[in-house]
Amino acid sequence: MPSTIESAEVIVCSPGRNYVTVKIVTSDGVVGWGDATVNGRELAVASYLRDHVCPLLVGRDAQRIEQTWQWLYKGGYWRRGPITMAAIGAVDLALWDIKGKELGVPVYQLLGGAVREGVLTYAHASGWEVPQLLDAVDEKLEAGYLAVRAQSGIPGRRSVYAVASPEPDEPTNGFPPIEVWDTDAYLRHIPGVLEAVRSHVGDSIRLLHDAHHRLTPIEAARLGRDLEPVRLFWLEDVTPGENQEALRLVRQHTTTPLAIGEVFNTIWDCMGFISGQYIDFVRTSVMHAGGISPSRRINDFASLYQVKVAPHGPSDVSPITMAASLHLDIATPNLGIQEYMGYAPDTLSVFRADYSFDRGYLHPGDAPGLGVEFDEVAARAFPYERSYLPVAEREDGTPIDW
Ligand code: CS2
Ligand code: MG
Repeated sequence: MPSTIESAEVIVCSPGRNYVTVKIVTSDGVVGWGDATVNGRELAVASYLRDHVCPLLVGRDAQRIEQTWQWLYKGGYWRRGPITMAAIGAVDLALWDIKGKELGVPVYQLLGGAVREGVLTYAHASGWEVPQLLDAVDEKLEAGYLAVRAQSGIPGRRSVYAVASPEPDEPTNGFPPIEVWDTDAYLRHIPGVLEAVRSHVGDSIRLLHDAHHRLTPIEAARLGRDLEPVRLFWLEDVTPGENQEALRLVRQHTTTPLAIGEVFNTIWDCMGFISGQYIDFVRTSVMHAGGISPSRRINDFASLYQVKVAPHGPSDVSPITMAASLHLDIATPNLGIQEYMGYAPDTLSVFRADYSFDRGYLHPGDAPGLGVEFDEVAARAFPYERSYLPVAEREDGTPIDW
């Protein structure tokens, strides 16, 4: 008798930051966990799930992951978009977790088994000035990382995303922090910073850099060219993600490898980048792209064009997504690298994860399912707190891409 879905519920908590978690329980009492976190818009996806998706799941066959995915994606009519796809992604993750638990195997075994011993991983290092950045890079190398993303401050700026600033934070009164951005200053400054990092770490460490979608194609082309001597592993998100043709222009001007994709949510968002061979790495998050089921299709499609996959893995997706990513990564021939920012201790006190890190590589672990258990009791101590990503503006207040 196949198990059916007996209940599906959503839990929003904030252990270190906000996370949206889906709990699916089967008629056999097996619990599957999914992550549906969309940073800064958490309650929208919680409502999509609670009000629209969870009631449809009750009574469905818990084994039919692909059928449920197709049903939610095609049946909803209003397809795609970050909220819809994160919600469907969370259900998909929870159902893979259940299937692994029911069969007593880790999910990667269900995906064909490991094609490698571990998942190469990159860490984040940042510092406002070069000496602080080099210290931060050293810290990651000492921890065993073989690949590091390096970000720095920009002279004359008060704040730069993801870099601790010497200036005190301005009060935001519950609104998004504003970051005043100057592309010229960035383009002048960053090649020297990354050259300093390269000469500090030597040739064998993989270096990465993220431009957060802020450049025009020709600015990005110049940056790519200026960075060629640094031999980056990749330059990420140079132009906004919507215009797939923009990267064709960048590509024509530089041999610096290009990565994009963390804001994409379906294969359609990356199809042109991949088939045009404008990029080297596609960076969708397994959950934001709708789960393990559709991510497999993205990965296979990318492999036809020698594009590698390098899943998004910031701390604003929960350890459940990180685990799902690792199960898929270890079974994916065309994996490039996995981002791993790590988690705050409070986060890890709520999400008990079985994956492990060893000398630059992550392993998903061999617990049945995804290998992350959510502690509902511990989560109660961390209620949701509204929070926003920053908004980027020019000096004159014009909002800009990022
Ligand atoms: C970043 C992210 O990890 C990355 O590459 O771009 O930190 C991104 O800014 C956040 O996930 C946004 O929520
Ligand atoms: Mg990024």
